[in-house]
Amino acid sequence: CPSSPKHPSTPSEKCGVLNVTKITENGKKVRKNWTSSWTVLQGSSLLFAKGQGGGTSWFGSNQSKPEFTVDLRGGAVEWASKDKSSKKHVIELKTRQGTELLIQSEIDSVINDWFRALTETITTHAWE
Ligand code: I3S
Repeated sequence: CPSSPKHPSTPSEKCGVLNVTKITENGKKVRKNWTSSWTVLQGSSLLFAKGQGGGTSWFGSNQSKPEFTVDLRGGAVEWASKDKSSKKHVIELKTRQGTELLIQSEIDSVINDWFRALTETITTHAWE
């Protein structure tokens, strides 16, 4: 993964393209809007950018800022139940701030790696 301009010496732990939608924002249900997002895990933050991104520079060529960021501290991840989505390989991410996201990839190994990474991050930062 590329380093962010803010922390050039800190490479991000993980990045890639995932399908993402919010389902709840600040505790309120919102309409699903699946988008393909360049996703970066860095420290206890998960950052999303719209579009596929480039992969060579931070959030692609002309995006310097992520579309949105979630704080994983105090959050929870689990495999989404069938009633949350008809898609395969869906992770449900709940933040302490009351935002719920669904994260999906068609590729088994990809989503399994993200599940592991997110779980690890939440565990690592559990006492912050
Ligand atoms: O949970 P839902 O309402 O069945 O989610 C589907 C809808 O959001 C649908 O869009 P509309 O807003 O036009 O109904 C999406 O196209 C679907 O992808 C959503 O379901 P899945 O099962 O793909 O998460």
